[in-house]
Amino acid sequence: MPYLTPAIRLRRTPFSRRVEEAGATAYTVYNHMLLASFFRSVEEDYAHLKKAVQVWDVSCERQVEIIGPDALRLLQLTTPRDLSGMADDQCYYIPMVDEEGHMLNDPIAIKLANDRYWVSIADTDMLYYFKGLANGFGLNAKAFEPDVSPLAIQGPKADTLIARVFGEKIANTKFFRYKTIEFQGKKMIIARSGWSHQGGFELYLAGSEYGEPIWDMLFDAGKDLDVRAGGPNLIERIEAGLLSYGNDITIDTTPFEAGLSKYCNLDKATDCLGHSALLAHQDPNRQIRSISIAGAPVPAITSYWTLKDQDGNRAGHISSATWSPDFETNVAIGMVDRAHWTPGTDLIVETENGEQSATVRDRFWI
Ligand code: THG
Repeated sequence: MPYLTPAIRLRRTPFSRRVEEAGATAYTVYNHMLLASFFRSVEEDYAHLKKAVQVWDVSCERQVEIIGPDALRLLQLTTPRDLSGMADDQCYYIPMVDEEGHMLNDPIAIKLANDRYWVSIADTDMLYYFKGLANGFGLNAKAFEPDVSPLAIQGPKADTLIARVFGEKIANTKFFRYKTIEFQGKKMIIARSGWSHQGGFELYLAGSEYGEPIWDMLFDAGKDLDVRAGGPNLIERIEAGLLSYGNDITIDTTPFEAGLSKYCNLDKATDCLGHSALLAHQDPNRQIRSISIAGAPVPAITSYWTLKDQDGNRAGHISSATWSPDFETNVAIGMVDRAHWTPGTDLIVETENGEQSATVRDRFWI
């Protein structure tokens, strides 16, 4: 494999030195920042994630801070999810759309105060969009990128590790809620969330200088739990049906095509700029589906694989796929046309290695 050329433009994180020392093998780039994708191998990291606990440097999930009297108005312009009932300690997964009802991002919004939110973004430059909206609408709100870097603690033993380091009270945080801790006099928040289905937390590191001390504290406390460095795992996230913006969803996708209708409160007149466009998108002609692909392990996917029916008619495409050691089949995420999306439908997928049989499923694996 060729190297990834270092540069300032390709941002390092507060944990990058520790990630390197832990033996990161491969990186990807996300929000112009390094993200380690695996350490030992994707398969070995996957098996370990499902039975132990991992610490993930997900600093690349950058925060856009929105602050000011119009902060909520600014945020609500971008999403059909009704934010008015958000509790003071709550996180919301929100589809973010443009005026055409097309997906711009699928972040987590975190309410810090009535006039202060973080938007924990997927891989698109939402800061510029928020600045544009705030200025264009003359809103009394500012958007900027704070020095905040999420560190995920994921896996079945995440609760044990968090309880040891931060106490039972923090470990008892409910799903998509957060609590505040103090580390060396600095307040930080820890939410029960994370991009895996193994359970766990995300600590929003406030202040890069605290990165290595916090990392070391977690690794010291978790030795007997076999704590390891990890990262969002391709196999586990497909088994769980966690969508990846840029892969499974793009600006050509509506939230309804993405299967995110439960996060669209169209019955409520929110100020979402895409509201009326979304009303017309509610009955999509294609939608994301769980797909299994029979046969040999598929190659890495770097452009959509076409799905066809038995007569050779186009039926959609695959956007994510990999071999699952636990389910002993290829697991995949696809965008399937209405005529073919019924669970149990047998299709054909064209990979770089030739044609393989695919079947539409009614749910993801885990
Ligand atoms: N954590 C934080 N920021 C993030 C991500 C994260 N930013 C980028 C990316 N991930 C955003 N995308 C997602 C996608 C799915 C989820 C979270 C962020 C997720 N979904 C739950 C599920 O599908 O089961 C449902 C959440 C809900 O019901 O509200 O967790 O991971 N900080």
